[in-house]
Amino acid sequence: MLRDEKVFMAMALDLAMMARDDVAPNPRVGAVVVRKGRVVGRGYHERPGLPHAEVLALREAGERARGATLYVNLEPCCHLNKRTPPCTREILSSGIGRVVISLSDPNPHVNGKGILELREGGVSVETGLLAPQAFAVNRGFLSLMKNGRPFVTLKGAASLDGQIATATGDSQWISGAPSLKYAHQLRQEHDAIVVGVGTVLKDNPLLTTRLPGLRKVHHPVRVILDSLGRTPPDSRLFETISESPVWIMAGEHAPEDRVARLEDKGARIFRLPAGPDGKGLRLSSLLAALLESRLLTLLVEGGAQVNGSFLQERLVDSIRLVLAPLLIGGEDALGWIGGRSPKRLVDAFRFPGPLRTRRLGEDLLISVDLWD
Ligand code: AOF
Ligand code: ZN
Repeated sequence: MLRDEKVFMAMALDLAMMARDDVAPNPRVGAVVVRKGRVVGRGYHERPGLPHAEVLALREAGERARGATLYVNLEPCCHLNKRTPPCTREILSSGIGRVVISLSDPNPHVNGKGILELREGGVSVETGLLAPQAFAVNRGFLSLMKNGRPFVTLKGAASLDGQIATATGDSQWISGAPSLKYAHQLRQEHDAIVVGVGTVLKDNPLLTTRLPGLRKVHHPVRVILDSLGRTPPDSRLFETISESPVWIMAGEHAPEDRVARLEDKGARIFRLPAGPDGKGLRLSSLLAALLESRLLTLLVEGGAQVNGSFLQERLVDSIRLVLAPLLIGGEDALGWIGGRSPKRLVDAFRFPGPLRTRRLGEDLLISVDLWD
């Protein structure tokens, strides 16, 4: 693979990201037409119903597409009966000689058939270029296709022994400044963030993205799991409500007056059924509510109970754990995953892929993905 090829695919991925929030539930797709080492066409899919990335790039290239190479981060579609005509047809009639793709499209109507159609039409096709980056760009869409729900990232910051607080609840601060910056980067990358009401009561967090120097700040929709409507109406969340919405996930028995006060503060109120064993809230209903508003990626930021519930219900796709160089120790400290442990180790949550590590200042970032 030529080095330049990566540059062209990176360009396609940058184009794909231009659609950031508007394109869901469709994938983020960018395309670049390259002739004799020069870019002659560019395009990205902006919104459902609008033309696909390849079509726009080919349109710009016009006659120059003949014999050129098309770089696109997702397999071109080939199915009829949807809002836009199939891209494979456009590619074949454009005279493109070669197509380089990052990922195949898991949409069951496509899923390899687009590639096959191109090859049968005499176009040479290669796949896999910058696949990890392409995966990151479309985690939400891929999760929707594979599991019918948003992609869930569980994020924690703990001491070396996996604790997030002492027995008295002292927890600030465990990790260092670079880790904090990383946490905000994660917020930037997710459509929604969720914490339990316990975290709101204890830390009074803002849950917004605060990254100095960013060209375009994105705040996740802030979701509070609050079965009894205990979120204080004067919490800092509401000071920033013009920047990003606050969604309160209340239980069926949350007192009406409390919920009404939060609604007055500008929160959007949902009533969710109880979780398993009649406790907490049904997380699958939360994920369904996100999907309905086209929010395809969710960042879980604790506390321990909430982390434990997501893990127990097997609703975690990816983990980002920051470990700081300190030991809290003690059986009475608070571990980062709450709830009950499984009876047997075979029932523990074991990831199929390897752990990846990276330094964040003095801390260690451990990343692990269920899909690896
Ligand atoms: C491509 N290029 O730019 C995109 C693709 O409703 P439609 O007509 O926009 O079709 C949506 C489906 O097309 C979507 O589910 C996914 O499988 C594919 N998206 N394909 O070749 C694009 N956005
Ligand atoms: Zn298409």
